[in-house]
Amino acid sequence: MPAFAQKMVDLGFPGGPSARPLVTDYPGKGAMVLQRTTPPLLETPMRVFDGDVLTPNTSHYVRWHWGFPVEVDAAAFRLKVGGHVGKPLSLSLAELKKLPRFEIVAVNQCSGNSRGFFEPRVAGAQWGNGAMSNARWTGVRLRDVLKAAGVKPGAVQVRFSGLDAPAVEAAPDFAKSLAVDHALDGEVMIAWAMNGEDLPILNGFPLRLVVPGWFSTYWVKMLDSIEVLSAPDTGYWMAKAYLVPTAPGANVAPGTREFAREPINRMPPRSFVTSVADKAVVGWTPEMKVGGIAFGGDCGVQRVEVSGDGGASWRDARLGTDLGKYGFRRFDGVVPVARAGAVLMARCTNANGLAQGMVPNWNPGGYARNVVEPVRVRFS
Ligand SMILES: Nc1nc2c(c(=O)[nH]1)N[C@H]1C(S)=C(S)[C@@H](COP(=O)(O)O)O[C@H]1N2
Ligand SMILES: [Mo]
Repeated sequence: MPAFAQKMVDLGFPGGPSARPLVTDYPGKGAMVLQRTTPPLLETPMRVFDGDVLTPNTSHYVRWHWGFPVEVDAAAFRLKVGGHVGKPLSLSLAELKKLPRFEIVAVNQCSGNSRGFFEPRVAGAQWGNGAMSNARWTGVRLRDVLKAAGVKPGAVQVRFSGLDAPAVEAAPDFAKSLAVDHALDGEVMIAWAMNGEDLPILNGFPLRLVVPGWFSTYWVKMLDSIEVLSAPDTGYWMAKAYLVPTAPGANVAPGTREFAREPINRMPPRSFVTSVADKAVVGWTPEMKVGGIAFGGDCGVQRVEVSGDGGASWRDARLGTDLGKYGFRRFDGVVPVARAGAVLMARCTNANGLAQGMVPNWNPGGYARNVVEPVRVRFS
């Protein structure tokens, strides 16, 4: 087959081109929805989420801002810990792996996941809903590494950066910072494995930061530098990029450009019907199974409700195995559906009592979408 005869996937954005090629040419990856070739932006196809709640590594989405090494020499690799510490460290992978082991299941979700559905449309990667994946992360607690280096009094933040670098020197290297208390909370971790295997190079081999419950912009890949700061990070990636409205739900009236901002942080709850694709045509029965995945964001899932009539009526879904409060949770339910067609929905309420809304939030960065998403089904 000629290379241009690729399979296309329609992401279903409102008013605009939303077809993307499904590609298989990236190392360690199976079929992925191609958003950009270099640096790669690869989205997980929705049907993957109807399988195991742990997204297979071969389907885990990919996002890079700058170019990165296509190979890393694990034997020569060192993680440097410095700045406002008593004892700067330069750790080999073998040395790091001597610290107590820590594991957590957590959703890795891009701040801009689902940006293509914003109305009015906003600039940035036009992701569908597949800029998210769930994995079991294995590594060590960041706290243990910072304790070994001895955080000095007066530390306020910890800055992380990786082996990737901008193509031109004037552009800002990718670096993100967390408050020192957050960095020491015993959940933020440095992972070398996902789902029991080395990190794929595209997901940050050999090490990445995992910040459970927070958007992935903080989950720095190919992590080789940790710097304890005695003054807040004023770099581009904290002070200019990834800012959201401080208003609840990162929400301002569509089109608003002036508002109080803060760095994006905790994730809100989301859920997705995965048992049937949007715009599918299936045989009619008076009741229909509706299954999918939900996550609570910065806490667990309390409840998932499902609807077959676009949210006019709801029923509780049954929740699947709980692998930990920061991970995907499978849900399954049954809803009555009209012969004329159905609009399937799922609505997650998290353990803090926060529920997904029926009206989308909006902000000019296209961040933190978490509205209840419709799946339209026609019957043959
Ligand atoms: N070193 C490095 N880490 C990074 C980034 C990056 O550009 N460079 N992008 C961040 C963003 S915005 C996202 S969404 C996630 C994507 O993680 P993934 O590619 O493993 O899915 O990586 C984060 N960590
Ligand atoms: Mo992202």
